[in-house]
Amino acid sequence: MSYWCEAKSCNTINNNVNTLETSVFQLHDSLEQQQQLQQKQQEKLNQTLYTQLAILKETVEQQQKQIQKQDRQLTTLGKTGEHQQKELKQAGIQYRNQIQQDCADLLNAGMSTSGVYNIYVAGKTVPVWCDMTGGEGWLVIQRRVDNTTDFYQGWKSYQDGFGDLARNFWLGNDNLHAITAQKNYSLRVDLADFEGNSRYAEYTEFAVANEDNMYRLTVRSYNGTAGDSLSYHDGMAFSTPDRDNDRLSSVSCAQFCKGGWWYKRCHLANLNGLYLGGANTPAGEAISWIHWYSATFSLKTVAMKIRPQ
Ligand SMILES: [Ca+2]
Repeated sequence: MSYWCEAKSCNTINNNVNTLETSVFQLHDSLEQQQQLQQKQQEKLNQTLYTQLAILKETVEQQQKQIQKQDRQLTTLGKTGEHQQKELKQAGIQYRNQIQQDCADLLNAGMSTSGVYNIYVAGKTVPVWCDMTGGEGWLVIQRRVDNTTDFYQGWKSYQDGFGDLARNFWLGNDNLHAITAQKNYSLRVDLADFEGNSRYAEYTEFAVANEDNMYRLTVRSYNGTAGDSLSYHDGMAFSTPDRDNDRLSSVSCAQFCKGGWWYKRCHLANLNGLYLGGANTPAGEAISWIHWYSATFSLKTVAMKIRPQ
């Protein structure tokens, strides 16, 4: 209490002082409260920041994981793509093999050496001899080079084919039908005697019907040097010693002429006859081509070949 104040005013002053003190205390309290509030707010803010940071960190980690996962998926996709490419390539090769229906196809595919190749005919693989000489791609359907193979055989043998593709053989009537049913084919017949002479006959049209139609022959439009001994057989059914489909009712041409062929009454060409090696053979039995040599001359070599027109 101040010494200088009068009693009357002292009370007032004292009151003022008290009021001031109270204000100071109140201010102090208020300041403390504000500081506490500020601290709380700071703590709250810190807490919020910390939480948001944690959330952000977790989000970043999740995105990183997502990226890694997508990365792995891309790698897998890449590998799948490579695998699919390989499969496509394989399928392409298989398809290319399957569309090789004859030696001309093989020649076009780059096979330029003569020899045995597989072709794909009527849903199955058939080994054939391709004559690639001169880049013409002939498919050999018959060949005679010596007497080591018996051509006096029955219907089933001629149907399936027999012999050795590298030497003497008949490709088989089922194969002949299947191949010539695919496209329009030409036929070439190469003939040789024992003096080193050779002749040929070409027919623009060549086809063999199915078994129901007795492997009937279509052979037309001749040109060549051997003479036309085959047009005579155009339209004839195939005959074998055990199946007589020729035009002579009293005789089996196949038995009489010793082969399987498109006999008529009986033949002007007997390319599946007996290999008798030259002149003076029994009439009609030998491998003969009447427009070059007579029916008593057995040729040295014969080959029948086809290719697309
Ligand atoms: Ca007959």
